[in-house]
Amino acid sequence: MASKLLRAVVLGPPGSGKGTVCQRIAESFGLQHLSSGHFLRENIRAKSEVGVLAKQYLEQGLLVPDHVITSVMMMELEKKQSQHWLLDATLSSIPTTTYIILLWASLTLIHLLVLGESLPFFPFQNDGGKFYSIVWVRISTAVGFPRTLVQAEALDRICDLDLVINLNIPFETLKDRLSARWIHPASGRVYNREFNPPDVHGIDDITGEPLIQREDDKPDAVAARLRKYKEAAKPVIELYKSRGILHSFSGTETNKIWPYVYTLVSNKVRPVHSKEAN
Ligand code: G5P
Ligand code: MG
Repeated sequence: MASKLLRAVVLGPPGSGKGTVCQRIAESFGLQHLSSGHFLRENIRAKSEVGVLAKQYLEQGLLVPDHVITSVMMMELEKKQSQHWLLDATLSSIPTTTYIILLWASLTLIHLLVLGESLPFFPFQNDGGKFYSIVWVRISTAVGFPRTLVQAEALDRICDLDLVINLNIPFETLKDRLSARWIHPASGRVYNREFNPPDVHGIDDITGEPLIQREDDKPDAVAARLRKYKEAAKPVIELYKSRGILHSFSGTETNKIWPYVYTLVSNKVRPVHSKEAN
């Protein structure tokens, strides 16, 4: 059986479109994404211990200390381990085994009808050049994590990354985008006055609840966030570049970058929706 664990990370400065691109990847490839910033904001809203600690850093546009964000992300990644299997097949449970036997029987029948020969082996084997692979794919797309070398090392301890998508967007573009951003705090849905406005100004399309502007989207906090990001991310980007898994995309429009990201991810995972759906 071919077994493939795909782990992807999206890096980029504040406002570069990590959330937007990840939302599209999630929709196109049928998975959810994990955003470090979103987890922190959830903790702040819940006034958890981590949230109280993180609040002061976020408001000033500073990075949250490595040990705090690392423990939050490790906890979240652990929780999602059982949920984010994108399963074509697995041998792990009785119902799934039944499913595989049925699949094998169907393949045998098709093979018999089309090629006039039966499948001598279980379908996961290489049958004289005809390869029936049941690919076991698992995807975690982490957004905004790792952001420092210490975080990258922590992530290394729990998984091997296959793909790092790095968004490279000019500073002026980032400033403009962030000042026009509105979010739905409960879901993390992101809107933009010009790029993707809600149907009704200030109201979330799905729930009808009010949208808010993030505290750290205020101009002073944005400048600090961009500065801090640059310093901290450089060694992380160098690390992934040296491993040959870094894919950088430059530009000022997400819609122009998106087709390249889509093609890159499609080379690893089968889409559930075409990119035109976005
Ligand atoms: P976050 O939440 O991870 P940032 O600062 O990294 O925050 P942010 O601001 O969420 O990133 P983004 O996700 O990269 O930006 O961008 P986005 O929301 O998709 O797009 C920005 C806006 O532009 C949106 O309104 C979108 O609709 C619009 N847009 C997208 N594409 C286009 C386009 O082509 N054209 C136009 N006109 N608009 C477009 O983290 C928050 C804080 O948490 C802490 C830090 O303090 C951080 O600042 N934190 C961490 N601290 C330490 N370590 C970590 N790993 C941390 N992770 C988070
Ligand atoms: Mg974001």
